[in-house]
Amino acid sequence: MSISILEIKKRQSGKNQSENSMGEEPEPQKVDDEEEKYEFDMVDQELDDLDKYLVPGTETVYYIPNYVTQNDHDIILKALKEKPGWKELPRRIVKKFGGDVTSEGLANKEELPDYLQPLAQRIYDDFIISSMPNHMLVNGYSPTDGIMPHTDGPAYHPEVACLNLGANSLLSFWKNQDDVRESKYLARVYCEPRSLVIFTDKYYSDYLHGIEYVHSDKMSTTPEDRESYIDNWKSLDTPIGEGVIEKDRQDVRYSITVRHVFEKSLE
Ligand SMILES: O=C(O)CCC(=O)C(=O)O
Repeated sequence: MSISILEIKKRQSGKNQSENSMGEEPEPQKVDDEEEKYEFDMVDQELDDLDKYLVPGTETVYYIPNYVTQNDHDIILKALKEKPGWKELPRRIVKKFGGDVTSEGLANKEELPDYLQPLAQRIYDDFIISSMPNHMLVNGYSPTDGIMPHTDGPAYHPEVACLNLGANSLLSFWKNQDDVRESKYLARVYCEPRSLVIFTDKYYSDYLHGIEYVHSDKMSTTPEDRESYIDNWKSLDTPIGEGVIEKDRQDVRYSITVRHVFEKSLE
């Protein structure tokens, strides 16, 4: 059974009122006719046990295949592609929702759009991010695009979830910049469309993550092939073949980085 955005907002607004510990007035929920057009499946799904999805060899990286249904994936991807607001960076395109992330916290706060709210709600209901997600950064990568190794900084709640859409991609983790130079990976997580990657603790605050600027990704299921080993290979829908294979990136891959940004100064 699918559920309309109107129903989600009614539930959400009830929840926000009871959970507001700061004594602030909840923001009025804007409802109009156009909101009813997104018929999501995701409210009916439930995550059983996050530990089941731990990427082997890591302490706090999780890979959940097929986190959203094909219907929900397609609704979100279509809306992202069709609506304006994309900004071109040298090696990717980006779009942000929720406001501006500053060193003081979230500024120019905005509501998430109707086609992203159910995702925020579900991630919160599944206890993946312990404060209601209020910010999303969408990246679009053409096959040779990427994002340099980085950490996400202190303005966010120290948990991040990335939904993968459109095409496959490889997210890598390194301990530090020396290891980046030497291609010494802590983990290489292959991300199929509809999957969710979550990382917290040291993988969030200390270690670097990024997507390399290459047109194909090396893949292997043998741990001794450390430079090509895929740590989550057992969870993939499409099995990896024998030996070291090289897989071309086929299409634009989109990711939605879902976070809770602190709304007050950190000082
Ligand atoms: O696209 C991804 O999977 C990673 C995005 C990312 O690192 C970020 O938004 O900070």
